[in-house]
Amino acid sequence: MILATSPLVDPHAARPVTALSRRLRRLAASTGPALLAGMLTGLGLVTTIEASGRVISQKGRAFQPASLVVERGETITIVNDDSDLLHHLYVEADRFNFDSGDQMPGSRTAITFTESGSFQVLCGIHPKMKLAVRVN
Ligand SMILES: [Cu+2]
Repeated sequence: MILATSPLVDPHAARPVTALSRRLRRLAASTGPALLAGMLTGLGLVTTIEASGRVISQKGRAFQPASLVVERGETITIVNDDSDLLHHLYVEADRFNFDSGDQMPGSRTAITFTESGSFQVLCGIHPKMKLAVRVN
């Protein structure tokens, strides 16, 4: 493949690049443009689906909004838009448990509340982060 000599993958490019475009360059170099285009299409699809539910921000080590009411079976999406910080969502209740594992910066985590009641979504890394969810 001729990609290795193209300016797209030149690691010594003069102008600064964002972390994302750097990642995309590496991806393009390792997977080829056709596959990359397919992956980007896939990402667009995921965004469309998530946009139909409630989206919660984690900026500044705080959930925004900090509380919400949903219907049973509803899915919310929690976005780690907190610059380069790692978060780790979990819910511990008698009838409902959830653990996201590490939430990488920029990642989106979906939680579907399958039980009614009042729950607290917490962060395993930042104990002050609390999201109160009332499920009807
Ligand atoms: Cu956190």
